[in-house]
Amino acid sequence: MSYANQSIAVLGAGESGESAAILLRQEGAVITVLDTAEENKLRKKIDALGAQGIRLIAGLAAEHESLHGRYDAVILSPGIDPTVPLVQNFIKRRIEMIGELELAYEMCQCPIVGITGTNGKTTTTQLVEKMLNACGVKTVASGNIGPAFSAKVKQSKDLDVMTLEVSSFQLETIRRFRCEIAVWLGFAPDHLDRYPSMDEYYKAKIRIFENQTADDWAVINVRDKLPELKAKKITFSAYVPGADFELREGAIYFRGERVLAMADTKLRGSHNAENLMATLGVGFVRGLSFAQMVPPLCDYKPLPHRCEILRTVNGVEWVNDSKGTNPDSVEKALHSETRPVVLIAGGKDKGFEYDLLTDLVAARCRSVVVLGEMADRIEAIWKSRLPVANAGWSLEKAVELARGLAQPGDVVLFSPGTSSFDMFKNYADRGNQFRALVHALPAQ
Ligand code: UMA
Repeated sequence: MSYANQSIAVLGAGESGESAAILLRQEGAVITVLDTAEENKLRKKIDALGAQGIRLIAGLAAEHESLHGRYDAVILSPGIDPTVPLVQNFIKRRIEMIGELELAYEMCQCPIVGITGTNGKTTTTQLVEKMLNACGVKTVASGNIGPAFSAKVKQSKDLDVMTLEVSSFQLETIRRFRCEIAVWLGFAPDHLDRYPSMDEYYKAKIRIFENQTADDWAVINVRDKLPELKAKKITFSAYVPGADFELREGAIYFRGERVLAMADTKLRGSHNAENLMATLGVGFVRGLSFAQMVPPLCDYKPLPHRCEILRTVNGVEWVNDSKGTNPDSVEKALHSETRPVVLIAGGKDKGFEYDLLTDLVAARCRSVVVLGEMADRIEAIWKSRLPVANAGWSLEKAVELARGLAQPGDVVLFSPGTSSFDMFKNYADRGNQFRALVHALPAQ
């Protein structure tokens, strides 16, 4: 579809919306970005986009515009829940609407490796990008990882493949979007503040396979029950035997051949073994040899906020897992630990039931410090099983309480198990503040 001289409304002025607006401006469209955040919070963006000939309407005026503005098409940011009036007003007016992922897909001139799953997406996307480039396959990472797909799609003509981190939010609005290789890392409860049920979340996520053909590949975690897929399959699991990729005595095997020892990498835990298996699966279907793939994977350094080891003080190791934004990620972080844990957990109420973690927490943790909007709820669930200290709305107090509870040889694990938006800008801001508090701890 040509967008030249079309009048397009882009909903959302975040990473996706801005990137889509700039991309469409380059295509010669007339762009209006609509964002219902208050104008004073968008002042810088209004000026920056204005300088590029892109109008940004903010606040209530944006919602009013969605009722009356005349547009040829609307582009939706994945970060906007489609049930809000800003979106529903356009749907009721039957104005053509596509998601930012679909917009970029239409312009993509190379095959796509799409990576989705409740946890591990960003790590696996980075592993795939690093490995493919080290093996001579030209690629860049984009999508949910940031930068947006729309921000990188112009480069696609010079790439062998686009390595795309894909969220369920992005998949909700696809039409023809197709991955030559689709990676399914795993599925667990999340985003229950956006989906009415796990089933709705699953239905959105499973769409990554929707437009694949028998010529395509699906690299999948065998622990999840998936429908019959059109694509050819490569399977993996660190927990159950029989998949193409298995984990045995701390090493990854492919169809019985030992290909990679976890100890040779800088990644720990079975969840990271699965991220590595998925990455090797992508390289395998691209025709790469394990001899080529293994060295760059061993060289990969874990991202901040993902079981990031910060410091050891008085024999206590402090670990920052602020990216732990759902209970499944806490479970994986606890399974990676062999030492007694003082867990710091809690944050925005995304509808999670922490009951599912109770037995594991009682088995692995000496005590828990609870924090943020869900502190009281989590305390009520766990206090009958182990000591729970309540830090309320203070991360500083949480660190102090954890320091008092931990004994030499323990790990203080900051794995909140839900999102950060009750107290922080995002998980990175939460992790950075935690890191600063830990580094400020006196040595004695
Ligand atoms: N907005 C409105 N009206 C509303 C609701 C929101 O105008 O009713 C506006 C907000 O004011 C905001 C914009 O819409 O300005 C949404 O911005 P955003 O940054 O939340 O969303 P996107 O720009 O779409 O960012 C998304 C991903 N965020 C989400 O899906 C929530 C980013 O991943 C991703 O990097 C970006 O696309 C580029 O592709 C972040 C994320 O948290 C890291 N992702 C979720 C996750 O990983 O769990 C899915």
